[in-house]
Amino acid sequence: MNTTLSSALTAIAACFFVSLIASPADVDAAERPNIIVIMADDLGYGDVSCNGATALQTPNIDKLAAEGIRFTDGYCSASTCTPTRFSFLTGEFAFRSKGTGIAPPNSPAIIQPGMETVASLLGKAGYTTGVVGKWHLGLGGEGGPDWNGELKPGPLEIGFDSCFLLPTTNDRVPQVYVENHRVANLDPADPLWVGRKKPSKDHPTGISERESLKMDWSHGHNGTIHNGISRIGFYTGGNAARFRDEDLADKWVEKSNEFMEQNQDKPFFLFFSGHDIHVPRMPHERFQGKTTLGYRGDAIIEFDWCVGEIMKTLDRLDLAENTLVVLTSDNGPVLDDGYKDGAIEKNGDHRAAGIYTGGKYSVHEGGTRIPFITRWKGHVEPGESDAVVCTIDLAASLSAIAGQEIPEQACQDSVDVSKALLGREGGEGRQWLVQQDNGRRGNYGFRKGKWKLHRYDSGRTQNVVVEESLRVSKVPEFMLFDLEKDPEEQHDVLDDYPEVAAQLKAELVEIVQGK
Ligand code: NG6
Ligand code: CA
Repeated sequence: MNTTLSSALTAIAACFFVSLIASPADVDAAERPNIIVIMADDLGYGDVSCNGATALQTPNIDKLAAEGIRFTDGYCSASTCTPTRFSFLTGEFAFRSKGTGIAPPNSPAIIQPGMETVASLLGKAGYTTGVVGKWHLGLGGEGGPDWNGELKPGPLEIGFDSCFLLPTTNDRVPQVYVENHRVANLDPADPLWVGRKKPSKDHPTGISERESLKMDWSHGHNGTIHNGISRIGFYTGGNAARFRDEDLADKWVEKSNEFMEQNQDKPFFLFFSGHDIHVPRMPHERFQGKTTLGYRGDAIIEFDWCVGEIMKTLDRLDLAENTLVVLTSDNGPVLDDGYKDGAIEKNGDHRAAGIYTGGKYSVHEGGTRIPFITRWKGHVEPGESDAVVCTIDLAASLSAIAGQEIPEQACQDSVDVSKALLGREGGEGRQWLVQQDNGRRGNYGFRKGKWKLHRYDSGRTQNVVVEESLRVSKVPEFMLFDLEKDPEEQHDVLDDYPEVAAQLKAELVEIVQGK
């Protein structure tokens, strides 16, 4: 073996053993900030102008980046929603637990009461905790959600003091809000029914009434029609509780503002989990047509507006210097995710994942490398960082910032990267990163320094070329890329570096099967 290679391998091995050692940022008890985590849905690395987008402008996100730290190597842990959100909240890789793939409409609660979460830990540290927006982590006991009764367990049983939710996704039924334990504005005389099969022969669907739809579907999404758009799954009733897609963003801002106002005098943690830019993309009328990219671009503008509104509220309440804001996304971008909204046709030269290949559903960099920004005015020196940080690390890192110890068995995969998040000296970030696509038997990316191993255990859709329709790309079981020379992951060098590949394979197996 040549010396450069052997020292590279020694460095890899050394990193492996120190990787979970904490590097807590010392934050004075008197200075402990409020914390807001803003998680976009399906927003790609290149979808924001501070990461190079030119087809549209995201002034509010850019301002946040200019006043804080813009991470070039910030990741979510999976390239789909449910596993990223599971890992963000619990600090554990989703592939360790069953039932953590994309949740169906009637999914029971996926995080069991008793499991420590970011919210329960910050609660212990004296924070009032709330979540507003998309949940998609299931509600209710084994039988699934009791839509007309008490929806528990849910966020309130795993550490949140309050919640105002889109219970599943905006493309999955039902289109109603959940406030704490109940569907908001539900008229008991018009009960809500949610199911996987058509409730009656004449129930109108995206197939039977396709001509009437205001936005046609391209794959899936042909169940019950609501607001002129057919969805995944079927439901009836609950008419007074139903929302209009166009109003969701306003609602998330309204409820977040209420939460911040009510808790302005005590430490708070807000998880702002807007639905943008997930399909069906149906932004408010005032944002429609604002970009040349169609509704996908307009939804990005709507999301940027939400960020601006939250920042305005912090300024109005004089909390900006008192609040750490973290902006992320739950997975990389996708253009056609099931509706004909013109995302591909109107995309032009826009690169939703920036220079990276792959997007949502893929373990290429574009699937999980996402916009990642931290801002704490007056406490965090503005700048840029190439430290590897991941949403899974927020559990340990935010707990450290809040001065909260983590019980021994909890948040086992969460690395305390608080120093990196706050731009403090020695803030190195993670030494290695596992990127998963969806469920337990999925595909994996494993990044360590400049090396990136791909392991394909599943033949599912991979979305390697974001600008085209989803498809399954034929790939070998393993590939190896040198991200320094080839950040686009175009040239598989597995055969050139068999020792590196063997080492990374062994480590990945240990991480995925270990514990
Ligand atoms: C897929 C849906 C997709 C989206 C995704 C979940 C079809 C054909 N595709 O199954 O549209 O809903 O699930 O997205 O139904 S996520 O961001 O919440 O993970
Ligand atoms: Ca998502």
